Parts: sequence; structure tokens; C-alpha cells
Amino acid sequence: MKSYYLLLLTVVLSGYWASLDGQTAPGQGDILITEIMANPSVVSDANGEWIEIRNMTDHDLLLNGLVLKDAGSNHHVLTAAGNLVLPANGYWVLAKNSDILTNGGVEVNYTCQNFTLSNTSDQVILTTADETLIDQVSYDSGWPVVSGASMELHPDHQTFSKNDQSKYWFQAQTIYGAGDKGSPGKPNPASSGSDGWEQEISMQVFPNPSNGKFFLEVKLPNPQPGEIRLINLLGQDFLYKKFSAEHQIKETIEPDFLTPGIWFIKVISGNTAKAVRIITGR
Ligand SMILES: [Ca+2]
Ligand SMILES: [Ca+2]
Repeated sequence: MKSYYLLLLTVVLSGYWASLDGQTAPGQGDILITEIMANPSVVSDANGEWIEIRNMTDHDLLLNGLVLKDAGSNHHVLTAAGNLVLPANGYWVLAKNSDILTNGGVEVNYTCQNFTLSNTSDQVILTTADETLIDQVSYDSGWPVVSGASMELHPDHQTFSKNDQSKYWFQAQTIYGAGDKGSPGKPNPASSGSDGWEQEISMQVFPNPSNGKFFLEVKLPNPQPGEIRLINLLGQDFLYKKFSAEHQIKETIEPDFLTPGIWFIKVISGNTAKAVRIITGR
């Protein structure tokens, strides 16, 4: 009987040590920066900024000693008395304020003071202790940084190099905690990509209703090539015109097929889309 327990203890202990051995230090691309909340709205930036990272490997990663920094003066070494373990395929949220009652309702895995995120342009750089790059993201005003919503890296484009490009980042659409939008510590929803940046498109249609001739004015803060589409109540979608990357688009819309009733004008530019309902009374 005694030898049975000894055997059991040996098995349990060896499993324990094996799992410690299984935690390795990350290399390039093993961890990706997948979400950034630079401009919270329900709480102050000092209380509500956070970063989400994801373990892209199927083994646990040890984060002790890693460096989180920007191209300026922000520089933080991840430190703890024990092991900082980012689980296999798991997510972590790093934030300045880990108090869920005052940080906008975010569950934080690691508190990282002295790291701030600009609302216009900044860098998030994660390296090993010896400065080997694990991942970095550098954003500027061409990225979807808006008040009250994080930027989410699209789930289909989560690679070391793709997250360097603004076109794979989207304004979050799902509400968390106290009311801001994002998915801290959770997979980024694919749906974010369908109507990201919507708030930033300004679109005017006049007169509306009209006898069939509409004037359209669109302002795009982040100009990218796109198209104007007309959609009827059955959801049938007609390409009306393509446009090149410009800040302002002015069009007169008067196609033959615009029969009396309700239609939608939809403007799609890069990852941005906006639709307006129009009524023709001809
Ligand atoms: Ca990157
Ligand atoms: Ca997320």
C-alpha cells in the first residue's frame, strides 16, 4: 500500500515539474499584441487604458523579465515574485489600474504602471530581457483610435507582421464592463471588421425624401478607395460607383433603377462602411 502512495506521489510530482519545464520563454511572434485601449470614455485614460496580448503557441509561456516599452520613455520590466505564466493559446490584459471598480470593469492579469497610450500615435513594443523583439504595434492617426472603444486586431489576421498594418485593426463594437467597447482577455470577434470606424464617416444626403435625385456628401477621415452601393428593402445590393482615396466625395445619385420607395445608400471605404436610408417619392 505504502509503495502505491509513493508511486502516486512520484507521478503527481513529475507531472508538476514537467509542467514547469513546459513553460518556455517566448520568441518572436509567440506573443502578439491583439487589442489596444488607448482612449477609454467611461473612466479616465489614467484609469482605463489597457493592452491585450495573446499566446499564439500551444505551450505556456513565461513572461518574467520581458520588457514592455514604446519608442519614447515608457519602459517596464514584467516582474513578479513567482512565475508570470501566459497560458497556451491564452490572453492576458496588462493595465495601469487593476481595480475592476475604477478601471472601467476590466479584469487585469498584470498591473503595469508607468505605461501610457497616446490617443493619436504611440508604440507598444514587447521584447525579451535581452531586447529580442517579440511583437510590436505602432499606431498613428490613420488607425481606428476613438473615444470609448478599443482597437481590435481582426481574428483572421493575427500574425507578427500583419498587426503592423492599420487595415487589420478595427474599432471594437462589443460593450464590456462599465460601458466602453472592447473584448479584453477574450477572442476578438470577427464582426468588428464589418462596420469598424463607422462613427468616423460623415455622410449627408439631401434632399431626403426626394423625387429621385439625391446629392451625397461623404467625409472620410481615413481616405481609402471604396464604393457607393444602393440597397433596396429586399437587401439586393447594386454597385453605383467606385471612388479613389479622397477625404471628400460629392455625388449626384439618380440611377434609372431607383424606383419609388425606401432605399439605402451605403458607402464602403477600406474597412469602413456607413449606410443612410433614403426615400424616393417619384
Ligand atoms: Ca507586429
Ligand atoms: Ca480581445
